[in-house]
Amino acid sequence: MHLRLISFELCPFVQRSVITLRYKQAPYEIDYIDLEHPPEWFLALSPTGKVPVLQVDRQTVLFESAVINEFIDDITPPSLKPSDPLTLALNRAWIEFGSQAIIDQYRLMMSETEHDLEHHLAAAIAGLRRLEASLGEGPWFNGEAFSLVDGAYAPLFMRYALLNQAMPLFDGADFPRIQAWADRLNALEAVKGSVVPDFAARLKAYLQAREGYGPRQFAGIPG
Ligand SMILES: N[C@@H](CCC(=O)N[C@@H](CS)C(=O)NCC(=O)O)C(=O)O
Repeated sequence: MHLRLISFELCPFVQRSVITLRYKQAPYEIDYIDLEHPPEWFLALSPTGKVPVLQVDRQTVLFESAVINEFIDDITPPSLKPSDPLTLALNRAWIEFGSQAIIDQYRLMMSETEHDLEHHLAAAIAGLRRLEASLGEGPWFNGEAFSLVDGAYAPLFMRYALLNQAMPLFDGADFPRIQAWADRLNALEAVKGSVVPDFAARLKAYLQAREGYGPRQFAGIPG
C-alpha cells in the first residue's frame, strides 16, 4: 500500500501520524506544504483544508489525525489499540483531550497580550492537572503496552519542553507522572525522528515572524 502524508513541518497533528508511521515502521512518503499559502492541489484534496492528509494508493484521501492513526495501525499489525472496548473508547476520548491540549498550547504560544497568555496558561495547566490525575503507574498510558494514546501526546510534550526553556510555564515536579511519561516518549526513536531535524530553529523562526506577547516571549526558545 502506498502512503503519502501531507504535512506542514510544525504541525503537531501531523507529527502524531508520523510517530505512528515510524513506530509501526510503515514506509511512507511525506510532502510539506506552506499552510499560509496552501497550494491549489492541496485545497482540492483536503476536505477541511487541514493537515495531516494521508493519500492511500495515490487516490483515497484520509483526513483527521486520529482516524489516520487508527488506519495506519490497522494495516500494520500487531495493533497499538487495546482490545477491550471500554479501554479503547477511553483511549479515544483521551486522544481527543490531547487535541484540545494541543489547541490550548497553540493559543498560549500565540497570545496577543500578557493577560491573554495568563488566561491561556491557566486553561493549559487545568488540562495538564486533569491528565496527571488520569495517569496510572505507567510506563505508558495503558500500563505496559504502548498505544496510540502515547504517540498522540508526544508532540504536546516536545513543544512544552522547548517553550518552558523560553519562559518557565510550570514545574515538571508538579506533574510527576506526565514528566516521566514525556521523558520516556522523548527518548523513543519514533518520536525523535518525527520532526524535521532543525525543528526548534524553525519553530523559533515561525515565532519571530509573528506579532504579540506570546510569540515575543517564546521566540527565546533555543534553536
Ligand atoms: N483535528 C485535526 C486538526 C488538524 C489541524 O488543526 N491542523 C492544522 C495545522 S497544525 C491546520 O491544518 N490548519 C489549517 C487551517 O485550519 O486552515 C486533526 O487531528 O487532524
